[in-house]
Amino acid sequence: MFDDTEIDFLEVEGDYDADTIARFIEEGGVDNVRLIVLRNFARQEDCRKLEARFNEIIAAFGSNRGEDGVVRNQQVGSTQFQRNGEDYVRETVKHLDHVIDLFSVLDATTVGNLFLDDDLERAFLKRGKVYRQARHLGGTGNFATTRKWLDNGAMTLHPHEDTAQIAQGAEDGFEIGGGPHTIAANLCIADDAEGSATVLWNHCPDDTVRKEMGLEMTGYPYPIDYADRFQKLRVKIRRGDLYFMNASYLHGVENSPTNYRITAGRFITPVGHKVLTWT
Ligand SMILES: O=C(O)CCC(=O)C(=O)O
Repeated sequence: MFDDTEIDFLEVEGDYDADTIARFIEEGGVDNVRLIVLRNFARQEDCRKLEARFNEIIAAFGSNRGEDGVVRNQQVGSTQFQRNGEDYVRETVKHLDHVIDLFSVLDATTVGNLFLDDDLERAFLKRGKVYRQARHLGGTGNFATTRKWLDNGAMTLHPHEDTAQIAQGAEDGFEIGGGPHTIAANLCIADDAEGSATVLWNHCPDDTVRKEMGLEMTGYPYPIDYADRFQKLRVKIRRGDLYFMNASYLHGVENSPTNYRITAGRFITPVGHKVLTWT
């Protein structure tokens, strides 16, 4: 579908076009752009409020993701990684109080467009599609999961793709199953003084590659040496940035001096007439 001789990213300051973002989500890219960064999208004061509440929740309750032997982080909210649909919606309910607690530091209107939800609902409506949280057995996908990636060795988050994990979700008919690609939408609410870089490689592994690597169900981690055989974009992410990335491509987060970057994020995939979000 794409001529991937070279991929690129787009930085937007100020006014953004929700229709372009909707197209990016639907098609997995616009021209050769695989990452769109809306710089300074969220107000600094709102990010600081979220950062403070995030740290309070972690101090009081610990991480919602315990030591799983895969990635060390501090987390508020659920993730579908290594879960089928039922386990994921149950996990979502389990941590929902903390998620609501976190976002309650902002007013409802601000939260309603923190990830462009209002704008994207309208943009997808025009395209004849419904944009909403994914549902399963009467439960729903989480609104957003907020994380501080800790030191995980050579990178704070190793090269990975977020399409492989859908196979596990699809096992019990979770509706994200038919999605052709995964878009990650992340809002940076805190960073290191120097900022830290998101890395996106020009490689979108298929099932054959995943099998060779033994990563059919997880997509994490691909060896850095392997990823580095492909073109690589490094983009510094700062507090307030909202970024949409084709997360079916290998991507990761570099270490920074203190690994203090905190991002709130979710995944999005188009399935037929639906555009679904989960975490
Ligand atoms: O925190 C980030 O910027 C990256 C998160 C990530 O890898 C993802 O959303 O898949």
